[in-house]
Amino acid sequence: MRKITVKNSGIIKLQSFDDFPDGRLIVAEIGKHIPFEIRRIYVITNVLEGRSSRGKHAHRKLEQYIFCFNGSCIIELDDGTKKQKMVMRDPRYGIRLGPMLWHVMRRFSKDCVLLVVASDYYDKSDYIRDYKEFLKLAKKKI
Ligand code: T46
Repeated sequence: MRKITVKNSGIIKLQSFDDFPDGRLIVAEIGKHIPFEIRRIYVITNVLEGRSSRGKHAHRKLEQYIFCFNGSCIIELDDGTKKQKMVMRDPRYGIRLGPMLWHVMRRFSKDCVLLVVASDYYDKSDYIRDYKEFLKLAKKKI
């Protein structure tokens, strides 16, 4: 996976054990791979192939890591100044979705399964869903 250069993001690589022909085991440990206590886990699946997009928001405070455990998709990251597009298809790599990072997932394969670990419970008020508002707030934080 390429290096991430937008702010409030980054990549972690999980530990994997490949035992041919018995498959692969991937492990994430809190404190070692995931740098926060996980309060919530959710999965995104069954996205209509190629056409749908998800995300289209930033979070005010939430920390998350997103993994693609099956299939593939594109994730677009935008810190308000810089934008970067990444292909997600390797389950060993997690992308940090830190605060104030606009993110959009597109071009899902039919079999795409995303798993997200989050630092806090679901809170509607933590979302910034208006791109203009996001840009205004992101500029203030520079
Ligand atoms: C994110 C990206 C990567 C809940 O009730 N609880 C939850 O924990 C979540 C995540 C969602 N919901 C409800 C809220 C909506 O009615 O599920 C519905 C779909 O959520 P949303 O449109 O926000 O889904 P995405 O895929 O656009 O965004 C999700 C996360 O919400 C978001 O935090 O960073 O995945």
